[in-house]
Amino acid sequence: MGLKEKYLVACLVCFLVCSCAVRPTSYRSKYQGAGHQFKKADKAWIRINQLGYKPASIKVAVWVSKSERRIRDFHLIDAESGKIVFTGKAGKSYGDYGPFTDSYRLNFSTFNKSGSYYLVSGNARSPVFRIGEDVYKGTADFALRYMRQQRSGFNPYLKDSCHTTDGYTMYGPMPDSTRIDVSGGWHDASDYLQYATTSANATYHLLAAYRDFPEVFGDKHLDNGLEGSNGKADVLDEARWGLDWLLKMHPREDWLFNQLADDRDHQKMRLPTQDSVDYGVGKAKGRPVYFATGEPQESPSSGVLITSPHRSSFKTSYIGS
Ligand SMILES: [Ca+2]
Repeated sequence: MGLKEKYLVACLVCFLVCSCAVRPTSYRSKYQGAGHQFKKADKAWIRINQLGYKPASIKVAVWVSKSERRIRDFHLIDAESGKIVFTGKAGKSYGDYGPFTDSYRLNFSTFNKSGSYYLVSGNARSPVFRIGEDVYKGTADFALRYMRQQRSGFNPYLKDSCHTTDGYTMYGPMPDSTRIDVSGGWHDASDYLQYATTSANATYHLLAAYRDFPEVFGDKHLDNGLEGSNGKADVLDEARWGLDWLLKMHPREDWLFNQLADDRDHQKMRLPTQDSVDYGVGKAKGRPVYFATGEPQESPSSGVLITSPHRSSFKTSYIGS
């Protein structure tokens, strides 16, 4: 799989996480003898906590189906031996949910032995998951992988630069199309638009997480997101990436830009390093950055408006500078 495919697949994981569907395979022969009927037309899934479950914690998975078929019980299977180690009642139906016609909660909390397992019910099989005391170990830093992947300006996942020509101003106190440096930050919502509001929220949570749980974060990445140690927790490297961009979007006490790029972004799938959308100034020559005027915008964008910017909050929270 090439780098492009890896990148796109990684982005799609955001939408697919916790909804993996695996067709019955190795356990199939074991269950045919137990009276289970498999129908190719059935569309059912078992959603689990993909991080796993601690032995003494509540353990619930969710069975959902797009068919009308119901289930009565479920089985917990040891992933190594293929043997059933626990059988539970599916209990009452929770009915339709989202796109699904039926749903059940599969509670296997009373099973507390560490190991690797998967769940089976009807025609659905869950991904393999772990039960263990350390299932949450490393989770905090794992989440940062996605943030690094979303970086604009320099993208450490692709080890290449992108959107370095951002941007030209719209609706600001300066003439439209004035060039200012707002390259950086994170791409937003699986497209390449960027917002001060959502970025500020993400940055706040990174800083708050480090403030409250500094001991859970490691140092395996540099300021630019590439692998290496720089003596600073990676969560602070990521927060700094967000803060640097927020300050660019807030260049003066009374100036605040909120949105970078607009819905013209929504074209075919492409790597950010190969983004050639023409926003009216030439392909890949820069993207519009919208000033927060407090007035409705009339561009193709859908930005959120902010009317009372206060830069002081950024100054006091700039950790690691
Ligand atoms: Ca670091």
